[in-house]
Amino acid sequence: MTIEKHQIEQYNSDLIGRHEKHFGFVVAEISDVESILEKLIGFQIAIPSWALGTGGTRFGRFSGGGEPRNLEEKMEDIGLLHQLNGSSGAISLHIPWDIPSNYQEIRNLASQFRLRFDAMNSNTFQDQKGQALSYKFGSLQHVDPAVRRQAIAHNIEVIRHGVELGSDSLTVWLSDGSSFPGQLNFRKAFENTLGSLQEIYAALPAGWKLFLEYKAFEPNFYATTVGDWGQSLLYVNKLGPKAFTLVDLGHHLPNANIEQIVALLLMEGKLGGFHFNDSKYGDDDLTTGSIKPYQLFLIFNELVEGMDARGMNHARDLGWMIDASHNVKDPLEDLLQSVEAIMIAYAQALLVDRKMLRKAQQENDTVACQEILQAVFRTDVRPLVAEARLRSGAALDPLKTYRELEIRNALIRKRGAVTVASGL
Ligand code: PSV
Ligand code: MN
Repeated sequence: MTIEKHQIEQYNSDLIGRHEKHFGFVVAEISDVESILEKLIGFQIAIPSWALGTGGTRFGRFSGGGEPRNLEEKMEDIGLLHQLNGSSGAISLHIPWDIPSNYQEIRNLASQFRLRFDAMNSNTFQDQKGQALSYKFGSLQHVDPAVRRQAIAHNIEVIRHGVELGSDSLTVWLSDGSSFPGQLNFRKAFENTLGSLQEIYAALPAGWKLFLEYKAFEPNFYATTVGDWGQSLLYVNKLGPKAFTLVDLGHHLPNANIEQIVALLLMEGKLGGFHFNDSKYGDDDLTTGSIKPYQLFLIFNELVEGMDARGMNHARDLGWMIDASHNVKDPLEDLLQSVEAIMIAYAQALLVDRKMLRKAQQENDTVACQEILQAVFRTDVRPLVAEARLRSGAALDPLKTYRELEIRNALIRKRGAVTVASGL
């Protein structure tokens, strides 16, 4: 299903008076509003194909109904999100869950929904039906070279699917590691992983990037083989110029200073992209900005400063993706909230007075530094983000429009009340 243009316009016309009042208020304080709006309009966040269904917990899964049953329906869902917010114009696929049956048809569908294919994701953390060798004790790190070869071949197959669809990056996330002390020789595990990654890297087509995620822990793990940004950076430095670290916000130990990590990776030219989410205790896939919105803003503050310092294009030079999983919310509502939180943090970071901040830093004026950042963080920039949406033909209030159009009910009528999205 798609939303008719006039439906969005009708909801917008109900809200426009209020919006104009709020927008006028914010704009009065901003000197370069047009260039900020342009950046907001250009900024697109990829939706992962695995976030459109209910993920569940270790204890169970409470499916919500109307979940997409195949790749086509996942793209349809993202098309709906993109119509509503104008900022979700990309999809990140996970193989083997999303193997296209017909590349041409999937490409056509993507252009119909105005979607681009962002990074492809491989899966060597699960055994698939009919798979010759098991990943129970790891994949790219495995002590048996035959298992490593199988995992390498899978990643190369993922690249091939991506080439057919017009993607230009591969994200590797490994659940490789060990459950108990002594189980693994850390150095050998590193060397095996590096050797495997080198073979995958060698298969990257021209213009492709390899993103390597890190993750500090998983239930069941004593050590993960790509456990933190230092380890990821070691690998990507050894791999070469097409390899980058990918920062998944939920993959850090409590209180990690993610904004500092981001600043240093950017400085080294080794930051590849993001998986946005939020976390509190054990769940690292919560709605972006739902727990620590200030941290999200501080991360964007470093991103904008660091990208500008390197003359990078905000929209294109890094991979922007969400990585979330929903247990109690409608996944589409949750994704609308995540995208909104990201856009707000980005808009706020664009408003930071860089000149004043540099001056205050140079003068060791700690109080002024805090004031400069917090003044922006406490500014309600939602009207700016809404104006960007309005100008791209999307909804002033995507969540309200989604609810009032009763999109979930329409999806349930079409797909059924008992549906389980393929994937996680
Ligand atoms: C597992 O932690 C995970 O959330 C990783 O962050 C990956 O990016 C994602 O799953 C998809 O494989
Ligand atoms: Mn991730």
